[in-house]
Amino acid sequence: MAQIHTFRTDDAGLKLIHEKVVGGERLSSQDALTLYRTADLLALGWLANYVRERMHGDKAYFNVNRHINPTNVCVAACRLCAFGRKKDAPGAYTMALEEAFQTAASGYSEAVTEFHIVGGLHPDLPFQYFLDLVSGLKRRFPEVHLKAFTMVEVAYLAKRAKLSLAETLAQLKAAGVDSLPGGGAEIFADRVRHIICDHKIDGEQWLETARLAHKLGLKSNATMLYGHIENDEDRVDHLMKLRALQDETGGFQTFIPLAFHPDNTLLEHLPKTTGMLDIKQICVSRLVLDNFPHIKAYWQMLTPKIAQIALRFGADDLDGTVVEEKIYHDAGANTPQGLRRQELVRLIQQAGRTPVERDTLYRPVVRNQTSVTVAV
Ligand code: V47
Repeated sequence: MAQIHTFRTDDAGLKLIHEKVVGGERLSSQDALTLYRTADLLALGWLANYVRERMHGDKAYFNVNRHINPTNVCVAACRLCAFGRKKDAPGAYTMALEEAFQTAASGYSEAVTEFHIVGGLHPDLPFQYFLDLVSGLKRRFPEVHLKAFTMVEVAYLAKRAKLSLAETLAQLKAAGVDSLPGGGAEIFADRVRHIICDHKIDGEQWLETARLAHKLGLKSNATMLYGHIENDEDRVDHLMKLRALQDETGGFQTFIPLAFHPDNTLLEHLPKTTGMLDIKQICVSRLVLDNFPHIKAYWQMLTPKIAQIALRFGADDLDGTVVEEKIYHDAGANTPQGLRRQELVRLIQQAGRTPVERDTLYRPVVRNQTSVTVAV
């Protein structure tokens, strides 16, 4: 893909990184810090876009998906979260299985290709509930990919069922889980994790759960929550750990930087992320995670406007229609609950990219009036 503009910067650090990027050389932790600390967003964007176009040309991916959050009851009381509730607290809910199946079928007329299923760490729901949820969804919607349960949920289910992580993952897979979403990674550094999500598994356990999932043949995503109390070094550490695990397993598909939304959380006093940080984070992710096929600009998190611009700053994916979103809306997001397929297409086209509807495994989806076909 020809670059329209020549690379220009007065930042000496970026000039050296430019040589590495064009030469296909891996960036170091020090390079990553330089990228975070530059104010030259256009030069940073040039570099990220160069890599993005080298990998994907003009393609920009999206999918038609639906989120399902079976429960918001959670034993953890993470400071970062506005979604979780104690069992008897106002607003706490847990879906009966039949309710979850009805939710899956509701709210969207176009055939979804993915259910994204995540929820709280419920102290009483047995492992069997989750196995029945997954197998019941699979029976009712055999064509739909089930991207279900974060590493944090898997580790909690294993603990409650007194099973090893590997056995828990194997049973979830046998019940119908096709891949895992990237949530719960937050920031791996203990210092930060103790403050924002003290009750969750630590970073090493998150990585180990992902490692085991990948070994079982389950693909997953990875996330990083930024824009709270972490510093540049913490972010670089997080990215480097993900890159190292990806070298080992190749099981990650997509990296999704998640902008922190402080409203209604115990970190409400913190300011919201700025547009500059949001775009910079997409750029740095694309440049540092050279072994991740995809970088997602999750429109729910970033707003459709920033996510669209991110498609020219390193991102190649917008996520999907979503339909119903609770985690960020509880934390004050004022994005729409869902976007229709045609709106995602329009955002991508107006960014000068070519929309490609994909399934969860990034296979192109072909639609006609009545059915969808996934090219394999
Ligand atoms: O793990 C929670 C984050 C994550 C807040 O894999 C918050 O395709 C901001 O992981 N402000 C869940 N973020 C969402 C997630 C995700 C989303 C879209 C696609 C995929 C994928 C994964 O949301 C949590 C946590 O990191 N989160 N509370 C908050 N107040």
